[in-house]
Amino acid sequence: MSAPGSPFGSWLETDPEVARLIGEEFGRQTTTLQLIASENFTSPAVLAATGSVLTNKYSEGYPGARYYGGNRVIDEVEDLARERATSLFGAEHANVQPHSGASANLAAYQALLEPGDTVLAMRLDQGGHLTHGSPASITSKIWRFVAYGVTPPSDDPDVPGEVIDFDQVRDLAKSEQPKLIVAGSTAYTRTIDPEPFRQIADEVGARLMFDAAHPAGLIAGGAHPSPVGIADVVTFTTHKTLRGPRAGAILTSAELAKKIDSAIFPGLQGGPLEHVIAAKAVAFAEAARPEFRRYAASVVANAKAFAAALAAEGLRLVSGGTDNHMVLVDLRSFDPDLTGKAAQEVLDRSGITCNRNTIPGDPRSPFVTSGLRLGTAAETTAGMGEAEMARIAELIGRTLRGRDDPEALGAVRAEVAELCAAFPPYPGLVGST
Ligand code: DSN
Repeated sequence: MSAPGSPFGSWLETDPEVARLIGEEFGRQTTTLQLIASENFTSPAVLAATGSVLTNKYSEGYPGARYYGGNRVIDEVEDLARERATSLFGAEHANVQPHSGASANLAAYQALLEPGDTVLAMRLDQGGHLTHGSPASITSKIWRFVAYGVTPPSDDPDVPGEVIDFDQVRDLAKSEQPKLIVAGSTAYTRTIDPEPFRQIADEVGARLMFDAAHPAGLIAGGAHPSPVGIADVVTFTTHKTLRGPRAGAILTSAELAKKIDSAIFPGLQGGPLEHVIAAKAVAFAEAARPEFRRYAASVVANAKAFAAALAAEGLRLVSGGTDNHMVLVDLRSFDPDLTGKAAQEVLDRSGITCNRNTIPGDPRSPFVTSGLRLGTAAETTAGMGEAEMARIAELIGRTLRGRDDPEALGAVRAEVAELCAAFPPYPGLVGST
């Protein structure tokens, strides 16, 4: 038995249970639509690096300054990843060791703040991340978070609604005197311009951190403005629009390099995951190629086409549309009784994978919600274009309308399988159909 989904799958013959599970997940990923905005399909080269013998090596420290012997090759791997990251983003310094975006954010706070300091970040129910001061996150226990939000919805086509309220950001910055302002979100569909944040940070003498977890690939691919050189620190994940392994990274100035490095190790983490760092190096090189620029532009064009088609199905879009890789749908316009949770569950039955999400002013809890977040990064990698996005929107409309009709759901499921078969994300991989 081989394990589809891994270039070294046949080696798992010794563990048929795990091989079976990897095979099942490979089947799920390739026969259903992957519309979770924070997911993507990495290249086989990224998978191979992640599954390599580099996982065996302990390398606490940094290149040239390790606490263990035998790191000659590992130093080259990590140096390569750092060089590729700084070159890709035009940054003075990169730390490629964060295990995740959450670790990257914690390290940035640790480098820039003292316990108890005030941080101004986006409201969690309007798109802020858990590490932007959620009461459930350690961040809110160490630092004092104050939240800004978005403007109210607008009926006037000339006045954009549900966009970052920079008047509020400035007012709060003046009244709360934060030591750090955080730009960035997990569920904001518009371009986040780093310039106004920088201006406000300068007005109050705050540092600026840009959490680019979601748009990192769009920034690398030239589809979104870069915060590098504007924000003091840029944190990001490598697995969303950037299409690398599941992990994080930090970009900063030469001035802050040592503080950031010390905050990651020994401040927060022990031994780095050098197999994942090698996979990040692969992804950074892939993102520097001209075809990645075309990919980033297609992700945005697909999201715009998707947004227009979803609106045609009667679904209201938060902020009226999108500039990036995701759309946020307000289900109340479609059916006031349809929750995000119920919609996510019925879409799962149709083979359409997405996640429920709070929307600005959501009257429901984060576990139930009134919204859905849908992204185009993964299926664009699989080769889908604007025509497929329009078709998926129609399948979503049919699923939501036919949610109590098993026959209607079965028909959608069959069409989803057909669509996925026409766009295999891993055509050359073991076990791929
Ligand atoms: N960043 C979250 C997401 O966007 O899905 C996960 O932490």
